[in-house]
Amino acid sequence: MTPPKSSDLGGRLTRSGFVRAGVVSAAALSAGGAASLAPSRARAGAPSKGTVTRYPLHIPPATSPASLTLDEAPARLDLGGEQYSNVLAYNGSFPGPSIVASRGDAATIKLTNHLAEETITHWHGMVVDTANDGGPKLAIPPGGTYDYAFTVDQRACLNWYHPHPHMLTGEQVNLGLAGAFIVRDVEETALGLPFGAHEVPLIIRDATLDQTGNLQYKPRTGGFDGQIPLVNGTRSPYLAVDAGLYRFRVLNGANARIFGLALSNGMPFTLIGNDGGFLETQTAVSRIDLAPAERLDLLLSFAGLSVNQSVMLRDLRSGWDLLEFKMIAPGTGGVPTFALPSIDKLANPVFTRTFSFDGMSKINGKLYDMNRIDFQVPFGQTERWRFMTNGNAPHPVHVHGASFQVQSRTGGRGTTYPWEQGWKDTVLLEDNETVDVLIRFDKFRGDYLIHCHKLEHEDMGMMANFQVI
Ligand SMILES: [Cu+2]
Repeated sequence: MTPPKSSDLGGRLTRSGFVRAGVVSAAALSAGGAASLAPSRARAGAPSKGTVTRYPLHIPPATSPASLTLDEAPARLDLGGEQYSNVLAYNGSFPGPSIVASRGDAATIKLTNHLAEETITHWHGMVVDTANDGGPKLAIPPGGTYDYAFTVDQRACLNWYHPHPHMLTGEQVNLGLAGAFIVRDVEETALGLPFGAHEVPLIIRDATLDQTGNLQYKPRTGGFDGQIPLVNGTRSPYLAVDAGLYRFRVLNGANARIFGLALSNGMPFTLIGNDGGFLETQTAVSRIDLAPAERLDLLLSFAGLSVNQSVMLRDLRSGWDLLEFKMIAPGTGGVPTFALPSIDKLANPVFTRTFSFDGMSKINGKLYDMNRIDFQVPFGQTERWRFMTNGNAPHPVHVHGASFQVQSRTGGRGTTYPWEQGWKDTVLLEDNETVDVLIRFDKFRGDYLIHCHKLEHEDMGMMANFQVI
């Protein structure tokens, strides 16, 4: 493997990066998923571009959060077809290792910064105290470390982790730093959902490669707009499937792009969960619009396809083919009905706060100031938070420290969607919309953040500190 040039990552590749690049092998990357199959050739979806060579979907390695060491460092990895790219990676993996924990587990994680700039890691969706939340105030310098110690104590769900340093989040996430954080619990176990090779994480994002094939971050004030899709860090991926039931754990890991997910044969997804875990009822939906940082828990059965028949996961917004499902072992089957757990409903808010996402960099007229607390929220109080905008949406609104329940959307699209039921931590706000949610902080007192999860807006200052008191 050719060592990367120091200029390949915007001049950021450090000496340690050269060393790490040398030890990252293609074999390490292709160890997961359907790696034993030769690349398939499949017809490209609309718009037709002839044939596309497809590569096995990479499945990141799984790890426990107990005594976990996470290194953020430059790496050189195969994105498919032995096309190597300089990326930033957690533990040399892009996406980072999937952290899998059960409710009640202790997470003890040492983060080490091998980047040439400050960083810190936030556990998106994990309800933890301020010292473990990974906000920008906790950023560590190059060579620094940060020790996290918290108890995983929330419903089964798909969360994720990514850097959160002030003004550098967009760049670091875009260059590869993100991974899944899966929480399990007894309610989930009782359902008997698909697992092992039939439970598949799908981290979907866009990317731009420079002329030498390296990830390139070109921010725009309207949000990063990549030229190709990547699923689990694989370009043009396919997944070999059989007739068994599949559970897909989907994350929109893009900086700014919204995906309009659908299947090429019109088959609906069976939606069973989102950001905060299971919904109360499973719903068949043929299209899902997923904003950055939102998650989905989907069931799919490919029974009925014959050998070598394919179904494509598509993005109806860009027209991209995201992932080909290719049948290798046909049979009969379907999607059974699961008795999903019930959800306690928040009700009777005693206070309403309004947040206007102004322009591309302000909330309620203010740019983010790391040292300013913008408001205080009484512990245990149920509140209505109203999200509005004066333009420049979409703004995917994300809150740290608690999940919320979406109540209504007026103006704009004028409705809420099945994937917005239950518990959420990120909700999409489009122009002319007002979105009301109910929220209650009843786990920890301390400092938390509300921000736009279009990472370019966040980095420009569309973020506020608040305090739970
Ligand atoms: Cu925004």
